Amino acid sequence: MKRILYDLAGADAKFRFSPYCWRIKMALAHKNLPYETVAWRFTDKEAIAFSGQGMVPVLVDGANVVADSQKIAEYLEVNYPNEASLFGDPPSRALTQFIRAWAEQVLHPAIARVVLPDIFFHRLHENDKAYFRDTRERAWGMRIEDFRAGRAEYVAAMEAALAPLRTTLGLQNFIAGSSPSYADHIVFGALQWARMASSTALFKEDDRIVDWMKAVLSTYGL
Ligand SMILES: N[C@@H](CCC(=O)N[C@@H](CS)C(=O)NCC(=O)O)C(=O)O
Repeated sequence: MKRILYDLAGADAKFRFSPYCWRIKMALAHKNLPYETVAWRFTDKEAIAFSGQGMVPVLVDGANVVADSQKIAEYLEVNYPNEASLFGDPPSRALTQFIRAWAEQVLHPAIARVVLPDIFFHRLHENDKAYFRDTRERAWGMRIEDFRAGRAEYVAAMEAALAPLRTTLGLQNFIAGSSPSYADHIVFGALQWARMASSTALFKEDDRIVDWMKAVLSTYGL
């Protein structure tokens, strides 16, 4: 049975930078499920029209098509019950919703302010540039160029947003405790996006956050 993940790519098809796709790549690794990826770009709407919507990640798991990272995570949990749980027990599953809300409402916007110009000027495929500029400038009410001027301030704000993660990783190995779960995958996805897309190093190699990211990857032999 073929398992295929549509995964956001830049001009370089190997540059895979979507935080939501990274969550699912970690979730698939956690469940020990092999898969292939298809490089997808923002304007390739036709290529995923079969999923009934226009965003990635999209997972094609044999005959099943699932879009939206949360739906995919829940699908994997239900359909692969014999593999390690993504969420843990019911209270942990409920707490993961808070991590998700924090990641999407606080961390993602803080990272986006730093990396939007890097993505636009250095990473995107030419075909995606007009669409990306139009959608992002409308969403933010700001020109992409204007994010550059505020970079130092945005990096500082991103670092401030990361304080709760630093506190947590000072107390324990992973967000979920002694081993990673989907809560870790969510935050890992955000920081993988940040590190890959940024034109400057956002963290030193010996940073606790980088250590944790390496530990998440090495848990899955990655
Ligand atoms: N709620 C969705 C969000 C996914 C999402 O925002 N994906 C972005 C890539 S990171 C996308 O495909 N954007 C397409 C677009 O902006 O047209 C999920 O959790 O999967």
